[in-house]
Amino acid sequence: MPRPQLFYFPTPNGKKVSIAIEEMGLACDIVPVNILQGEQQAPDFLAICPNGRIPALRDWTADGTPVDVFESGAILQYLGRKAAGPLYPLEEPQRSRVDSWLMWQMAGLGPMAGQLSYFLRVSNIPDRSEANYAYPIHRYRREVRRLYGVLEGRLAAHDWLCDAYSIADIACWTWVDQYRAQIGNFADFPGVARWHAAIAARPAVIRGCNVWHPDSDDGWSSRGNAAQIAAGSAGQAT
Ligand SMILES: N[C@@H](CCC(=O)N[C@@H](CS)C(=O)NCC(=O)O)C(=O)O
Repeated sequence: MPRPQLFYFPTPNGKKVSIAIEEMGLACDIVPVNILQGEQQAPDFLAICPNGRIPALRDWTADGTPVDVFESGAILQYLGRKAAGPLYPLEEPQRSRVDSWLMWQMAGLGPMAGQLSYFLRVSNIPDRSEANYAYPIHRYRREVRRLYGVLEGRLAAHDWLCDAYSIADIACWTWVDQYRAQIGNFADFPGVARWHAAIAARPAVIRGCNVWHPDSDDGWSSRGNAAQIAAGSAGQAT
């Protein structure tokens, strides 16, 4: 049986899956999809992920039937079921607690932080006025801070979001790992700070964040993906 393939670019949504794979000890091949060069719109990739966004996973059942999964939350649940291990508990109510925090990340923290990241990058484009983006930056930063407060409400008195370290922690962590750009520092969120540091130190997390990097980031990390946004080739390239 072929090994599973992860269609990947090193963004928060991509890294949450590569981290989970490392944590679960699953064998997997990384298939780079360079979203800065439009590869997420290639027909072969769209056949697996009609939404044209990384990550996506191709796996096979025991009888060789392809299993294509897109949306990072669905991929984490699929891998969690496959590993049948502690990162995605088998029993209720533990599993539903993980699902709740995972959906909270997918519907709230990820999209809001993604929009904040987008407007921060757009405001860095040299020929555009930063003032034009003051309101969306204010709006999304305020919402992201509110969501950090929700995390803090749980993490102030608990080690993990649910009963034990889980795919929900991994999903939220890759977004919180961008806290410097989002909120500056953790001064108001000591529980989140402790949780973030504990996860950052895990060997599987370090490996998962480094499964593949593009040869050139086309200026993405050094000055924001301004050129791609200006050219209309990157939407949510957070
Ligand atoms: N809800 C989706 C979001 C996926 C997403 O937005 N991926 C971004 C990278 S983090 C992407 O592929 N962007 C390419 C583009 O905007 O064209 C998920 O969680 O998988």
